[in-house]
Amino acid sequence: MSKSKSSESRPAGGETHQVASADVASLTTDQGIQISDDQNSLKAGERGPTLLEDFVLREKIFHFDHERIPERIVHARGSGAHGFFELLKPIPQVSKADLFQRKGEKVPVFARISTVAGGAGSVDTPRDVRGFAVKFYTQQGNWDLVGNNIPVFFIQDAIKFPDLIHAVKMESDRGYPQAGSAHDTFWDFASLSPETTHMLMWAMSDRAIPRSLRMVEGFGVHTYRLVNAQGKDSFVKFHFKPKLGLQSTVWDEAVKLQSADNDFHRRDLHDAIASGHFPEWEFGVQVFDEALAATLPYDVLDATKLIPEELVPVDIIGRMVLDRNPDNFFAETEQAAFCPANIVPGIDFSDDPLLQGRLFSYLDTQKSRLGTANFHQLPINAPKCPFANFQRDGHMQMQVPKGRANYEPNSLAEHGENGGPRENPDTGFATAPAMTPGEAAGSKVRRRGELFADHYSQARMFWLSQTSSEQAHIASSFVFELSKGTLEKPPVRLLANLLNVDEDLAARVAKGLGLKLPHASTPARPLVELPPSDALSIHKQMKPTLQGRKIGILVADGSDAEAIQELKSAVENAGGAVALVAERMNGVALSDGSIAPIAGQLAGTPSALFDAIALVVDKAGAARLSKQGAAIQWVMDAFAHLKAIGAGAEARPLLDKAGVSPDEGVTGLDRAFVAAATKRYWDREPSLRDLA
Ligand code: HDE
Repeated sequence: MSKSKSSESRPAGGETHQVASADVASLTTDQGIQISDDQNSLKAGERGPTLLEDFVLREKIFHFDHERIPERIVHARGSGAHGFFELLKPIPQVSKADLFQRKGEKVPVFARISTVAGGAGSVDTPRDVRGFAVKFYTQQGNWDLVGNNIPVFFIQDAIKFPDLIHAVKMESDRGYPQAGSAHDTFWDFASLSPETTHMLMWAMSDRAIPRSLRMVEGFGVHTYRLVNAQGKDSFVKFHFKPKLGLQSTVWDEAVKLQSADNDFHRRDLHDAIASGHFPEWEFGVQVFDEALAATLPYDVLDATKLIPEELVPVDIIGRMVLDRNPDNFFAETEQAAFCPANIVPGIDFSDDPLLQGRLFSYLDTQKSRLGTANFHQLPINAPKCPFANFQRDGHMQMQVPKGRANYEPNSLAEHGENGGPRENPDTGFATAPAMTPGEAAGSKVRRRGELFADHYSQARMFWLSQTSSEQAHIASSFVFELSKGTLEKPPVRLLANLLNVDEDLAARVAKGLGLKLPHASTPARPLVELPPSDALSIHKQMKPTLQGRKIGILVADGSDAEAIQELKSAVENAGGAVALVAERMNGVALSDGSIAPIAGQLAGTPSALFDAIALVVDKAGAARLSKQGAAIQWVMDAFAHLKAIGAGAEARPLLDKAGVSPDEGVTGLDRAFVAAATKRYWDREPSLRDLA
C-alpha cells in the first residue's frame, strides 16, 4: 500500500457523472473554492486511511450534521405557499391599516397550513385541528394572522396551553401515539376541563378531517381590534372562506389516505399551484362594537366562543390567492416564523387572555427553533418594506449596519454623520387606548370573566346546527376516540359533560362505548339556548362543484377509447381532473388500438385518493377485474366513502362483487355522472356502517 497521498481522484467504478462546463456552474465549497472531485474523499492510497486534511469532505459532512433544526413544538407538520391578498372593499371607516385602504391593491403573503399534534414527518390526514397562518408583507410591516380552521379553541387562558399540548402529544413515557388525540392523557385532560367542550365538538366533527387544505376555512379565532384614523376602535373577527367550498373526508377514507399517501394534503396543494389551479379564499371581517358585545350572553374575549354569522355577518373585503410554491421547503416553509404579536397600525389586540399569552410565546419559541434573535432577517421572515432600528449584533447577523449610530438619542447627524432612524409619532404604531370596559381600574386577580364559565351553550348551538349525518359522525368520533383509552374515568366524566350539550348525543356515545349514562356534571353557569347557525355546518356549505376535484377512471385492455375521452373532456370542462388507473403502469390497449397512459397502478392507487370514480371497462375487463381484490376494494371503498360511481352496463359484475347497490350517486357514464360527481351521498351511509 502506497503511503503517499494522491491529489488524483476518480469514480470508484467507472460511473458517469456531469462535470462543470460553460453551461453548468462549478461546484464550490462554502468558501467559494471550486471542487474538482465530489465522488471520492482524499485518502492515503486507494485503499488507505482517509485524510483529516480533506476540507471538502469535512465541510460537506459538517454541514449535513447540522441540517436539522428543532421542529415546532406544535404545528410541526405544515405546508406553505406564496401568494397575494387583494383588497376588494376598502374599510377606512373602521381601520387605518394600509392594506385595507385602496381597492384592487395587492399585498404579498406567505401562508402555512398545518396539523397540530404530529411531528414534522407525520401524516397529513389524522383527526386534528389545522393551523392557518398567514404572513401579510404590508407596506407598514408584517402582519401575521396566525389562526386555525376552527373558530374556537380548547382553552380560555394561556396558562393552560402547556397542559393541553402535553396531554395531546404522544404520551411521555411511551412515545406514542403520534399525531392523534385518541389516547388516555388527552381525554383525561379534556374531560377534566369542561371549557374544552365546545372545541371538542368541532374537533370530533368532519372539520378535523378535511379533503384538501384548499377546502378549509381559516379563522383568526380571537377577537382583535380595528382602529381608524380618528383613533376609534371596533372589535373584529377575521375569516377566510375557501372558493372551492368546504369539504371533508369520511373517517374510513381519512384512515385509508394515511396509508395511500402520507403527503396527501401537501401534494394536493403543491400540484394545484404547479398546475395553475391557484387556491383562493375570500377574506372577511365581522366588525362589531362594545355595545353589541355587552348584549351577548357570552364574552367576546373568550376564545372558546364564536360570534354567529347570522348575528354579525361576515363582510367580504378581500381575497387571498396562493399562486407560487416555495422554491425550497426548508428555507421558506420550515423557517417561516409566524407571530400573532406582528401587527400593523390599524389593527390591535384585544384583552383575550389566550391571545395575550400567545403574544409572548411565538417570539420566544422561534428564538429557540431558529437559534438566533436575527431570524427576522431570513428572506421568508423579513418585511418587504424598509426596516431600520438600533438592534445590533447577535448570532447570524446578516445585515451590515453602517456608521456608529447604534444608540438614540444621538446628535451624529448634526456632525455630518448618519444618525440613524427615529420614531414617528404620526404614522408609527400606537396602541389603541381602549380598555375592556370596567376593567381600567381593576385590581390584580387570577380569575376569568364571569361569562367564561358557560362551557356548554355554544357547544349545544354547534350540535344543533349540524345535519343528522354530521351529528352521527361527531357521535361516532367520540366513541372511536374514547374507545382507544384504557383509563376508566375519562369517558364517564366526558359523558357527564356531554349530557349538558345534548342528551341524545351523550346517550349515543354511551351506547357506542357500552357504558351506562352517568349523571350530568353541574355546569358552572346555567345554559343559554342559542339559535342554530347554518354557517357551522360543512354539509350546508358544500359547493356542488368539480372544481379542484379529481376523478379516478378504472380502465383495462379493451376499454372504450371514446367513452374515456368524453368523460375526460366533460370533467375537465367542469373544472375537475381525471386520472386513469389500471392493473399495470405500461398503458392499456384501448378499443381503438391506442395505448392509454396510466397515472396510477391499481393496488397502489386506492380510490380514497379520488372524489368520485368511473369504471370504463368492457365485458372481459370487468370479468377479470371482478376476480381481483384490489379492484373490488377500489369500488367498495368509493361506495363506502359515499362517492359517485359512474359505470356502463358491462361493469355490472364488478359493481355486484363490490356490493354496490343502486342509488342517486350510482350512474351511467353519461352527463349524469359528471353532475353526480360534484356531491357525496350521505343518505347512503346508514345502510353501510353502524354509526353512533
Ligand atoms: Fe399557537 N403556537 N399557541 N395557537 N399556533 C405555535 O409557535 C401557542 C393557539 C397556531 O405555521 C408555536 O412558531 C400558545 C391558538 C398556528 O408556523 C408556539 C397558545 C391558535 C401555529 C405556539 C397557542 C394557534 C402555532 C409553535 C395559547 C389559533 C403554527 C411554533 C396561549 C388562533 C404557525 C411556533 C406556523 C404555533 C404557542 C394557541 C395557532 C409554541 C402559548 C388559539 C397556526 O409559540
